[in-house]
Amino acid sequence: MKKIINSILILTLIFSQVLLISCQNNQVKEVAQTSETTQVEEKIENVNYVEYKSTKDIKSTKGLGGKAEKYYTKYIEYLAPSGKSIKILAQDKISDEQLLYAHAVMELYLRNLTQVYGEKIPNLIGGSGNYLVMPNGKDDGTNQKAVIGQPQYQLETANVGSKWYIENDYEHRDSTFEEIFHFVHDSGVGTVNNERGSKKLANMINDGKNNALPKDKKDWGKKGIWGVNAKESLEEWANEPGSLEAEYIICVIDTYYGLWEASDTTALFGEYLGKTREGLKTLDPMGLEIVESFLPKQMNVMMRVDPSFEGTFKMHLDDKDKYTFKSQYLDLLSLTGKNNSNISANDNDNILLGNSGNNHIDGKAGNDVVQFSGSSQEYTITKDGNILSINDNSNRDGQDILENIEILRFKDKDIQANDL
Ligand SMILES: [Ca+2]
Ligand SMILES: [Ca+2]
Ligand SMILES: [Ca+2]
Repeated sequence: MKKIINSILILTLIFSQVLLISCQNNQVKEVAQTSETTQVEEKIENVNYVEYKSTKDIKSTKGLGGKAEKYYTKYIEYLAPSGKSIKILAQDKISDEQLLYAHAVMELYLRNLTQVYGEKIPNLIGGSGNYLVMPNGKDDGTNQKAVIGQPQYQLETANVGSKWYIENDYEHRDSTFEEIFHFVHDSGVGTVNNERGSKKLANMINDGKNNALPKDKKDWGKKGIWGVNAKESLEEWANEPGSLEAEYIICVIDTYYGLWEASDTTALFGEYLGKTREGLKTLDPMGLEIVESFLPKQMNVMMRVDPSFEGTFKMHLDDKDKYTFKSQYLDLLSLTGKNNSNISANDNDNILLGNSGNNHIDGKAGNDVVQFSGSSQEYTITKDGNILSINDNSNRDGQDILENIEILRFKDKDIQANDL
């Protein structure tokens, strides 16, 4: 749509200019038309260029309803293939970055589930009118009024690059992957007791849960894939239909993306015995197979590094920096804010964005892209071996140094580093 609007604007410009000139001299009119037509072609946008989501103000959106307007200040939406909107509502203490992070995790689930198990899953959620809500505080009952959908609390949202993420702070254990999957599972995938978008996946998850749990109740917490801490929880979950399989699958997902590897305990504070992706192969191969049926090894959504981050953000495993147990599974990354921070990517094909500060971005092996804010002619590019210096003459992207980057992506076009 945007491209069409641009073209209309340009055509209108040509038209008014042509009109003006034609009043003066018919011959000049011909010349003006030719040169302006060339400009239209130059304005064509780069189809590979990624535009990012933004958060919206609830007050300026009509029709969200009483409680959404009463308790929440902003929201972001994921559009189901049907065109219906799946909304994430946030209270005032949720940062924009926390909200954008929740959106990225939602996108990771829904985009990949859609590819394997069909459009019915996101379409059902979009049509359900159910919200994912991000209340202030934590799950301690003090903010119960704001829980008007599946909650993902502020103090348990450790977005990428935030202090809690980098320090692996389990006081602020990141429950985003858990709660958002609960939301998707309940409203979209369905369970054996509540059929929704994919009976096949619901059954697979249920089979995985049964496989993880000893048949004899007295062995719960002693044998199988659940830890000794889990006995009480298992009994509680077993009383609520659909609950046990919901908690089971999120333990496997959390483990798969390295969320518990830096912890003193195994997953979910020792309740599930998984700790590393590698370990799942022997502990719970069935769970691993279920997760790998719809989630990619490397996250195929853009993750944003919190603007408070300083230093070099690593996307490859480094035992000295235990947050890399998680960040090694990121392939697409954007710095935000204005710190002079850096990215050390990994050997996959990465898409990377700097921020407004001066950044050193190393793509490492793989065919890597760095995307900029403007059009190619607005930058000064110099090359020294495989090091590129990119200076933004319009003061948006700063002065960045790129290493092992193969493609420079501008609004108007891609430039191959080899061609420079
Ligand atoms: Ca790479
Ligand atoms: Ca590279
Ligand atoms: Ca920059």
